[in-house]
Amino acid sequence: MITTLKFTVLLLALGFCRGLLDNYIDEEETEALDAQASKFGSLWPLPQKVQISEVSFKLTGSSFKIVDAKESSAGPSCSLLQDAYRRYYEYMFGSTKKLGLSKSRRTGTSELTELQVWITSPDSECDGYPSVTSDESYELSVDLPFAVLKAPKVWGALHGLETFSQLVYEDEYGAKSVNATTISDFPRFAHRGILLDSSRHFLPIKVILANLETMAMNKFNVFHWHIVDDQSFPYLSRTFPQLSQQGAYHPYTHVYTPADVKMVIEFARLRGIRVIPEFDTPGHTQSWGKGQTDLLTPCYSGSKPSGTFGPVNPILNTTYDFMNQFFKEISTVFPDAYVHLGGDEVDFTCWKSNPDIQQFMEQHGFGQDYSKLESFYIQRLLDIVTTTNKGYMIWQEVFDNGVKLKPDTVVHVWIGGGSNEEMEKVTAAGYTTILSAPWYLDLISYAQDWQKYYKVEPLNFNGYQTLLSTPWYLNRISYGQDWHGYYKADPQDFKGTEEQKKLVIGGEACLWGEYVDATNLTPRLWPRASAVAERLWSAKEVTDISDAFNRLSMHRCRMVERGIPAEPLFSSYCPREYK
Ligand code: CP6
Repeated sequence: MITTLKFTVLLLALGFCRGLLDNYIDEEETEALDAQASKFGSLWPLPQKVQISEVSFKLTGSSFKIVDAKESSAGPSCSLLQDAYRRYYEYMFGSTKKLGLSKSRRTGTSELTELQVWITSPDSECDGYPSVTSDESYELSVDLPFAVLKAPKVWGALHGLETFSQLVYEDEYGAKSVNATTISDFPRFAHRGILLDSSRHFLPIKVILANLETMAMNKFNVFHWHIVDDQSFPYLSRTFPQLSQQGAYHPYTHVYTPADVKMVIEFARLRGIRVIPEFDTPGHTQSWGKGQTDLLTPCYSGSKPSGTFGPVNPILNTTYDFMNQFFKEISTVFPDAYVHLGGDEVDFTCWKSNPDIQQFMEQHGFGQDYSKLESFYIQRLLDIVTTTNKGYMIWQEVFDNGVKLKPDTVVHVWIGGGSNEEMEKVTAAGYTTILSAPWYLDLISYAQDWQKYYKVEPLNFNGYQTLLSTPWYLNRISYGQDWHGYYKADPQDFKGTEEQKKLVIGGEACLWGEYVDATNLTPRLWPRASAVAERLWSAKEVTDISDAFNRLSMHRCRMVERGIPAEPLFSSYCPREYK
């Protein structure tokens, strides 16, 4: 009795504290949601079109097979698909083939014994790399006598296999079942990425691969590898081995060798994931300076060098010779058509202190505008990278500084909130863009912050109140009743046009590495990143937060069951807990 009372008091106190925390620590309101079954089961991200019937079929590990359809353009020689069949078989039935003992006590339930995978386009792209234009669509029909997964390319087939595995559940007797289902699916956005940072902490290959595997479960298709930064340079360059010899946390144990990088790229390819490396310059480059003398700007204290260094030195020809050789290598090591060139957060303090830089600024008529010097550097870097036949992505500052960009440049927006004025500006200038600003998963809070990520609408350019003046420059006079034009100008017309919205090719969830290493990366990323996955894959109208909670709870338990330590959304349990 007394214990009950104490318990009640404790609960009340906890409740009170939670109230306090909710009010004072976290300003974001998240909804408390009841766990209930979704009519879409545990599907995540939700496919574009789904019809699930009441009719169910039994599946047994001993008889179920995933096979190539006779008509498929990809056969047994397509190891990408054969590997995927094995992976998904194991996810559905476990790694050992169980003998057919899991008898269903229900009689009259028929058994589904085959999933046929049919690549319909003559070129399956089995041996290729995914790209921003890859066809990721698929159609799935689960019915008797066999289920059929149709996809133009292997990329869609990979997504379809994941979806099929998500349809399989255990009935009340523990037998595997699947309902008759028709699905037609494709992504809303082509670029759906995760940024991991292997500079602030070295990330063992095992951790990177585990996250690529989890990305595939969530239909992410870009691994943005922020591989080096100020703190360490773990990339082992064949051309400049001293960069990691001097700049890595440890020259042998904390580096990515060419073989490691190859392994990451191939593991990703087999899951339909692109690997886009970021070599961020001219800022965020302290670690580069350790192995490459004269690459960074010497900072001055008064008239003498202070012994510290700033951003890449933009006034030396040797800098550009180095970048030329370095990015030649990068362009051969990483097969993706894009590299990310960074360009964010350049601190001008050191440049300002250096008399040689001051003189260079004068010679070039840059005045005191150091962003002009930054643009000078980036412009030359972009020209160098263009000669390697790569496209590039850059952080938004490069666009903000007015650097001339190739038309296919991807501008990466990271500053601001969800509905973003910057997206409006970048697309108005005709550039392709991706959104990360609302998806900084390294920022944590005591709340269900996945809801906040989930509620972002990437094509909602209209959240910011922009003060509009463009149509109302009254100094431009004309012969006529020009007040008509001023009167007719509708501020709504200046919100993102359809043309502009097509330039938004997707987004990335970022997990910066200052507080993250192998011990906590995976649970911090999952399932919070899953919210971003559904926003970028599913239809715009998929916004029911309570349905999302129910599906995501089950999706999270599935990740746990597959050996991924994904953190819980809220108080709950999983049928099979993490071990
Ligand atoms: N490192 C690099 C970082 C960040 C950026 N670039 C960053 C900035 C602000 C926050 C989180 C991360 N750590 N190279 C900005 C793109 Cl809140």
